[in-house]
Amino acid sequence: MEERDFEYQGPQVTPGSGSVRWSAPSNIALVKYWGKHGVQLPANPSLSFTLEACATRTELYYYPKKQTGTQPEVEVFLDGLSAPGFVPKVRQFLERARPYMPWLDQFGFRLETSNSFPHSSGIASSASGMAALALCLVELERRFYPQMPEALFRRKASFLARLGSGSAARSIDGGLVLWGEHPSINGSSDLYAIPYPGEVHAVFQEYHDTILLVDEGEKAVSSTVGHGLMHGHPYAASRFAQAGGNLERLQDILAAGDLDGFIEVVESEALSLHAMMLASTPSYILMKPGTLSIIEAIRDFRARTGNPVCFTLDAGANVHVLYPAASAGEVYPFIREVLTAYCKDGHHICDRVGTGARTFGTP
Ligand code: 2P0
Repeated sequence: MEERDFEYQGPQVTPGSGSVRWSAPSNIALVKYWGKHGVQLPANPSLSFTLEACATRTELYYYPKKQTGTQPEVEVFLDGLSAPGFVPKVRQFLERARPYMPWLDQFGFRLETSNSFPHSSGIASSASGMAALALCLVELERRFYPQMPEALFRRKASFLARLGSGSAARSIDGGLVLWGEHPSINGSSDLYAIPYPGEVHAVFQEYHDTILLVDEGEKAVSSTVGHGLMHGHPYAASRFAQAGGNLERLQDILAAGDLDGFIEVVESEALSLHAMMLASTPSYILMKPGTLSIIEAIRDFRARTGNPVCFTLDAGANVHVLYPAASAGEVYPFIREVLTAYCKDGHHICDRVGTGARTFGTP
């Protein structure tokens, strides 16, 4: 699909009032998105596991706009409390969505949102938050245009989510999700994410992700600054090529259920992401001593026991511990007894690969 396929195709809209609800999950990248151009067009393709427990629930109340003009009319409430700090980001998102949803100009909005994970946990809420909001908007659009094909519904939600935050494009569908064009994968696109279309061995369909909260503070590098560091970065070209190569390698690994190959690629991606920040100007060290201790302990446990457990990292100090569901009986006690000692107050979140965004009932 091309950009113009996301323009509004339905009849003229008469504004009314009501609400729509969607819950969208967080996701963890296996092949990392780090570097972009335009409005969240990725410098390389990325592949992620959709999570299940970490999610954002949003109820979007809409009403006929009270003010005139094109400025979006928005209020945001987080966990029932007014959160004016989020308004500029939501407003910018609505402005970016407007060319594809011209009816937005006729409405005012109140967003009531909550995260299943603690706000201060350092887990990115922009992916799940922007995905939930994008889904609410496409759901509202479906009320005006009920004939919208289901495939367009999901693609448009991913396309819009991307305009809010790149990684949010990957928080609509479940399982393994691919965002960004890759010559060997039909249907891949920089504009939106798709369910990974390749063969996936059963072992990767039930994977666990235990998230170790090493540092629960604000991120030291915002994603905007982080992606910006790749402009003029001495290793940018080779990093983008490496990501494409790793995605290519992962295709065979995922089909074969090759756990050793998976571990090698996933850990290399995590460390390469941090290597970019270590080697940028200015430079950033986002790992904490606890992050490195956890990485060493995971590698030591893997060597001693043969359990196929590995780590990945986001742009922060927290560690995502990945392992097949079948290994949980041995791996989780190790996490609880050894690794959580490096977490603040032992905090961790037990998550797993999930099925994607969904609507929900009474909040
Ligand atoms: C990812 N991250 O692939 C990478 C790996 C963090 C580390 O995408 O500027 O919040 O909103 O497009 O998506 C975090 O950046 O950045 C991110 P924007 P985003 O998940």
